Amino acid sequence: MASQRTAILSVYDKTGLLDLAKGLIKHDVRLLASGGTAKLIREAGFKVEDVSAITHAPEMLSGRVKTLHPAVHAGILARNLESDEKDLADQNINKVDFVVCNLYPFKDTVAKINVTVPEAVEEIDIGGVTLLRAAAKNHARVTILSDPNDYPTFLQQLEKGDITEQQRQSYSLKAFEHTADYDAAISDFFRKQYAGNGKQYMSLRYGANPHQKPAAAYTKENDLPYTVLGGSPGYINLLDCLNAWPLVKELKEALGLPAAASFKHVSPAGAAIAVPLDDTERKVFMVDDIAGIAESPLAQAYARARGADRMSSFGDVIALSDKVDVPTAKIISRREVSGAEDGRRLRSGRPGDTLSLWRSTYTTPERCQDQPKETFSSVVVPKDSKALSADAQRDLTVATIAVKYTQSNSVCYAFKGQTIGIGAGQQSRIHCTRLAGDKADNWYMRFHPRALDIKWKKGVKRPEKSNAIDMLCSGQVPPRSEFEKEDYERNFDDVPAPFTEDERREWLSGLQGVAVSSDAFFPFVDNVYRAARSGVSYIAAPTGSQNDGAVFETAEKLGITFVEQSTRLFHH
Ligand code: 93A
Repeated sequence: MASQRTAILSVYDKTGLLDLAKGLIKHDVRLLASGGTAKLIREAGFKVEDVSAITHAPEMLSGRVKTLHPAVHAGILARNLESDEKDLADQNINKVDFVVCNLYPFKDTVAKINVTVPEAVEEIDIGGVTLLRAAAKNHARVTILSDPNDYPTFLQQLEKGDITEQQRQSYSLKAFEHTADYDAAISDFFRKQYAGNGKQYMSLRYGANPHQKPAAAYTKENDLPYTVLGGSPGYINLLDCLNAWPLVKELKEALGLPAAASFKHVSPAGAAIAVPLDDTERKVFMVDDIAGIAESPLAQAYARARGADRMSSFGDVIALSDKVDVPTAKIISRREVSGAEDGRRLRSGRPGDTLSLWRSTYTTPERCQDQPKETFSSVVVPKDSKALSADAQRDLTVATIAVKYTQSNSVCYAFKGQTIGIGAGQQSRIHCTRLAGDKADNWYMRFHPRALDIKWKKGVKRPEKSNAIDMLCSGQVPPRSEFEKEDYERNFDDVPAPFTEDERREWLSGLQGVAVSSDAFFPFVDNVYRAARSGVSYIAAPTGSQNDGAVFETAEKLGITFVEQSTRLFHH
């Protein structure tokens, strides 16, 4: 009898059970099974004993205790050790060699509409999880089958001889994953019941898209690192906030000035610190009608962040490092949203969209908290370089912190304490450099007198103006089709002449002293050439490319200071 192998079977999902029982019996395995499992096997005419044959205890508490017993678990957990053998012999317990178990359908139950806590509680499997864990733990000796799909291969192997060590290992991994998944479903259910919406758990409006429901955010420790003061964010809003807030926090910490960011699709459309605005900038950023900006550093930062790329900022998430004052609130409020405060963020959308206001205490994980300013380890070229000017350091810092929170690959051009062109999420670096450079050029074209002196038709709204300016400045006019032309021209009393190539080139030659940061090294010199075309005088980037030498040489030839930024900043 001692040499006969034993299997314990306790399965909710009885698929394939009879074939398995038949196969085990064929190999002279003793079958012990819990109530329902034993019944099915027995009724099919196969020999099976109830677990109570070894526990000498009946199933109790309406099935809450079926297999929980030392006779079962010592039999499973015993190793081939003398001391374990002795313990078993003292208690007259036999070793168990195979465990077949799958769990109560907790997930299916809680997926039902209006499921109650008592209903869910009854589906929490205790004995089955213990069987799975015990057998998986002792996989050096015991085989644990938790998936009916594995029965045929298991039987084939049994036919050949014994179950291999490798098979026992892979079955144990599956069992551990089964219990982990099961526990995750249980904690997910109770989190929704008991964590308190908005504290440790927060249901989201939807996932990445409106059809992706339900969606939620939660933390396993303490409370969520933010409070939603109003509105109902979706998943992407949440991601935007979790990037926008650390960005402004870090900018302020690095440069000691209020900071603002405008986010779309988890990349900044603009980010800036407080640098006073001249009259032209106020006009270009469309804040010339707002009083008090000269006295409000936060409003300056926000006007710059929002003015960096007005087209991209439409319907954005914004983050502000400081308590909102009246001028800042005024700029915000005409975007159909109202004020924001220290560490809070706003989501603005189309008119009528509800305002969503947040306060955040979120900080980025330890591993990405390096201060870029500190990582500008050395000026590579020019060799005889003196220390970087304060403005150059400031703009390199702004650009570098911005790329740190931009979807990779990313390249950012910065000037006067703000981003002026961000190339995000491109698969090739040169495409980032071009995209960001083109945006920087368009930004600068907006300062051209012809763009500033546009004679608008009465009633043209701000977003329409931004669009028309963008078309003019990015060289999209004259529009190709008659309809498009009509649409475009209806904005103006006096249609501005498109810029000729020469006019663009001449105007853009006025853009000088721009800083560029790249989240990883420049693999080819083409990036340096492209940057130089948009007035770049400073580059910060990681090194390590095979082409480093050529990249540095090209920068030096073009009069660009190249600073090594020692940390690669990929971000997703
Ligand atoms: O309520 S339990 O947690 N108590 C137990 O002791 C126990 N042992 C096995 N549920 C228990 N099981 C589970 O019963 C198994 O995980 C399996 O899903 C189910 C099989 O029950 P039956 O054999 O009666 O159909």
